[in-house]
Amino acid sequence: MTYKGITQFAKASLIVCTLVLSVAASAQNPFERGPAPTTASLEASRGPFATSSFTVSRPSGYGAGTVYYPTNAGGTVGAIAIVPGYTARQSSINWWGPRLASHGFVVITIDTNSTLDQPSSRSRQQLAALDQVATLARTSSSPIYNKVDTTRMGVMGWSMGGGGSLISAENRPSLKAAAPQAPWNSSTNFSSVTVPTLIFACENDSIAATGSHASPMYNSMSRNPKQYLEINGGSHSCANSGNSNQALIGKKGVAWMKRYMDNDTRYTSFACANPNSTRVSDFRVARCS
Ligand code: 856
Repeated sequence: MTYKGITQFAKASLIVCTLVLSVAASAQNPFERGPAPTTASLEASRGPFATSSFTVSRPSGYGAGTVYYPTNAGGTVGAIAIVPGYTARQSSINWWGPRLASHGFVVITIDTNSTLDQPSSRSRQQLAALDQVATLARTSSSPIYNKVDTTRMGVMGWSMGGGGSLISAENRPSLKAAAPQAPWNSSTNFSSVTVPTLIFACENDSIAATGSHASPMYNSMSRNPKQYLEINGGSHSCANSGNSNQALIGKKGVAWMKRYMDNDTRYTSFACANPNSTRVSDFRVARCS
């Protein structure tokens, strides 16, 4: 072979190797959906996918449900059930529905049987909602027929719904991720939780004071990837619909779910890094990578 022939062969080999490696890299994660994230794409109120929603006609084991889903994500996606707090309804947490769905998740927001239900009951209703999403995903007349990977599910919730989400993570370790907001529960010991958990806390919460709820709950966990993100000056509803922190909270919540429900490492830095924002009064993280 001539010198030119050798260099051309080397170049061709390099191109083939690069192709093989990039194909191998994309085939490596079958759960990946959508383009690589940027700060702007995660802080926007919507992700890359179009969404639709429907009301669950016969809620089984909980009060009411709304399912939000991506219409053009392709294949199946993970599912997340989101529960409101004491005396509250879906309207307090439903901003997450289209937000998460537009990044490639099926989301069910629920009303509980009674608005006065306690965290343990909220947890049972949350898991019942996930089970019904799995049933709907196997029902040919459902809009989410064949759209859910029922092995990848997650939980979110506010206040007593956040406490309920931690109870769900404790009782159903097959869950892939949890993200309670301003969690409230009579026990703060969640030491058995192995599910990756992001706790959103509100600095000036007078209902679920961080010092007797979110902070000791976070500190009790020692086995899971975990994060504590406290909103500077925030009230009990600091992570709810209509507040000024949604760009930051939405970015972190979506990134946490992408990283741990989809195993999508394109989101690792967004999920794990300290946002170094004046909006954040306390940030803690462990085993996040
Ligand atoms: C909106 C949780 C003793 O506990 C309480 O007073 C209390 C009050 C409210 C909540 C909650 O879930 O707030 C969400 O009502 C605990």
